[in-house]
Formats: sequence, structure tokens, C-alpha cells
Amino acid sequence: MALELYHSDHSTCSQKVRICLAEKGLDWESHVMHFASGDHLTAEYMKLNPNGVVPTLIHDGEPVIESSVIVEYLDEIHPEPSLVPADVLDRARLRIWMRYMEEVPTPAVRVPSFNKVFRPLRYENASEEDFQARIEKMPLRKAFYRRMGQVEGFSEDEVDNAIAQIRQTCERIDAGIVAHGGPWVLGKQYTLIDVTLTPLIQRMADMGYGPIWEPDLPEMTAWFERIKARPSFATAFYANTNVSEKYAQFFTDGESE
Ligand SMILES: N[C@@H](CCC(=O)N[C@@H](CS)C(=O)NCC(=O)O)C(=O)O
Repeated sequence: MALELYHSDHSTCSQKVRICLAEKGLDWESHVMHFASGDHLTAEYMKLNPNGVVPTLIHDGEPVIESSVIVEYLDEIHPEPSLVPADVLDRARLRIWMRYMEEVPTPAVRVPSFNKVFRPLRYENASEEDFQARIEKMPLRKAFYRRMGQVEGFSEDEVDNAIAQIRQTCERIDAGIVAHGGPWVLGKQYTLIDVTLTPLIQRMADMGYGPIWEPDLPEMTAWFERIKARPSFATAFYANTNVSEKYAQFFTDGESE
């Protein structure tokens, strides 16, 4: 099968798919997208992904978008090793987790990420006109960028809420491991929820937010160590895929926001 991936090195949604591809041992052709040059907002790319975001998988010429849909699709076209439980109730539990992951920690991680790195990197030195023009082109994220603002960044309240949502996610990972007997979130089987939570937790760890879970969530802390020991982690997180490395200029004081 011919697989291509339009992705960005440091994008968490791209990392979700790269981990899944590595777990499945699949070969794929890489198309790296550069947000600063607006690669994801060109008319040509938006024919593949009308949402103007990465990642996009191309399978035998057909585009599949949305990282959660892509990882489920990969599991269906390449079922071994399976990343979805066989048991019907466990499958429901996986879907419940996937919905939560999309709704809570995925958007929450964007808030500190944009405050610390992406807003200053992409927009601080842009003219107001360029910033507004970029927003106008975005099919999905206009409100997000307006809330952030070119200069202000997200408010303290919004950052606090995002951190509380990440903390809730970490508590649920910890509790899930206890309830299902570990070592993975849904028990014995490593599944798509372990795959898709990984880049979110890695981004937070990379930005210095490990203290959100490290002091008092030992199961989750140990889970994250197991995650990082899997070969798929090293494959998906190649050089310059962590923002602290790629954009080291924002990490000179070693502090998180
Ligand atoms: N729900 C989409 C979200 C994809 C998404 O937000 N991708 C980000 C990178 S992680 C992006 O392309 N952002 C472009 C931008 O901020 O302009 C998915 O899971 O694939």
C-alpha cells in the first residue's frame, strides 16, 4: 500500500499519526509542511485538507484527514498489531477516551504552546495586517487566534483552565491504569489512546510542565516512562520534533509559563 503523510515535525497531531505508523511498522512518504510559510493554507493543500491543518494521510491517492480518524483508519487497513481492543465494551471505553482526548487535553495543550512558542515565533514580529490576513485564511481557527491576540497571548484565566484540564487528563490516566490493572491506559493492551495521548503529554513535559503529574501521580508517571521506552517514540520524535529543541530561543530560562 502507498502511504504519504503531510505533517509537521513538531505538531502534536502529526506526532499522533507518526507514532501509529511506527507501531504498525508501516513505510510512508513524508511531506513536511512549514506553518511559517503557510504551506497548510495554500489552495492546493486545502484540496486535500479543507480544514487547513496537518496531518493529512494519503492512501493510494485518497486523502484521509483528522488525526484520530487517521489512526483508526490505519488500524483498519493494517490490523496487526491491533491497537483497538477486541472486546466490545473495551472498544466503547476506547472511543470514550478518544472523544475526551479530542475535546479536553488536545485543545488545552495549544494554550501554553501558543503562549510560550508559537505566538512569539510566528506573529510577534508580523504586521497587524499580516496577522489579520493569516487569520482570514484559516477555515477553522479564526476564533482561537482572535482569542489569543497577536500581542497579548491567552489570558491567565485561560492558561489556568488549560493546566487544570491537563491535570484532569493526567488524573484520569493514573486512575485508568489502576482500574484496568495497567500497564497501559485501558489495561494489558497498548491502544490508540496510549498513542494519541503521548504527544500531548510529551509537549507538556518538553515545556517544563512535568510537575503537573510527577509529584503525586505515580502510575501516570511510570506509564509515561514506559511510553518513552517504546521504539515508536524514538521513531516519531526524531531530531527537532520537540519545541524546546527546535525553538530553543524560548527556553533560555528553563522555566515554564
Ligand atoms: N482535529 C485536527 C486538528 C489538527 C491541527 O490542529 N493541526 C495543527 C497542528 S497540531 C495545525 O495544523 N495548525 C495550523 C495552525 O495553527 O495554523 C486533527 O486532529 O487532525
